[in-house]
Amino acid sequence: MRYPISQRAALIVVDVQPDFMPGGSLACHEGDAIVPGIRRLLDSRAFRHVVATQDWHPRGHVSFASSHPGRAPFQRIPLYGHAQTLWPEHCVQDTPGAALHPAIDWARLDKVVRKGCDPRVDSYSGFRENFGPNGTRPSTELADWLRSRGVDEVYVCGLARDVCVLWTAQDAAALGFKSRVLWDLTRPVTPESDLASRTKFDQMGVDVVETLPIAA
Ligand code: VGL
Ligand code: ZN
Repeated sequence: MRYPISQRAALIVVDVQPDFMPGGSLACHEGDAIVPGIRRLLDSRAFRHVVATQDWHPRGHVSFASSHPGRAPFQRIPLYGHAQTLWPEHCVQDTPGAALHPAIDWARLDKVVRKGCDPRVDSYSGFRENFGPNGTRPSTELADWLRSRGVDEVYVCGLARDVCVLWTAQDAAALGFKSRVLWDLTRPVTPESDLASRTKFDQMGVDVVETLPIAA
């Protein structure tokens, strides 16, 4: 990454929420390590456009293992013709674990995209829902919002590197944005599959880059 960042670039901060921090109900490995760097990046105003996604599930959400009797977290089940990983209950609407992380000054945001709000459908990407009863429904809201501001490049950071960051960066690339992931400002929920996600970023045309320290 290089400064100054293009005015046509947006930073997308994915799911930096207490439930994904160590001690949270769906903790990412070293999830808290990215918080100071993201805070500095926002405070520096290096990006003209900043968007956050917020995982925001109703109670009893279909992605929770507890919604499927006899199932345990991290098992996979077929759902609407695709594999769905079952998760511990996390980011339940209006609970503290679902808030945007309190250590970051979110007043710097231009937009928050809440996702996973439909009780029947999961949503990993900030651009669309996962597969539901009617297939995948590209909610074009975020892409349109970005394009209407002249944005054609995105930098994605946040959690989890192997799930929501991956899907968001891949969709950005598929939708025609120049897509980059700020590797050092992401952490995985399942470190064992993390090497595979590196390959997936490459295959989907997502550049993997490191954040540069911000000049004082
Ligand atoms: C996420 C699993 C379930 C994420 C969200 O933010 O990566 N992972 N819900
Ligand atoms: Zn979720």
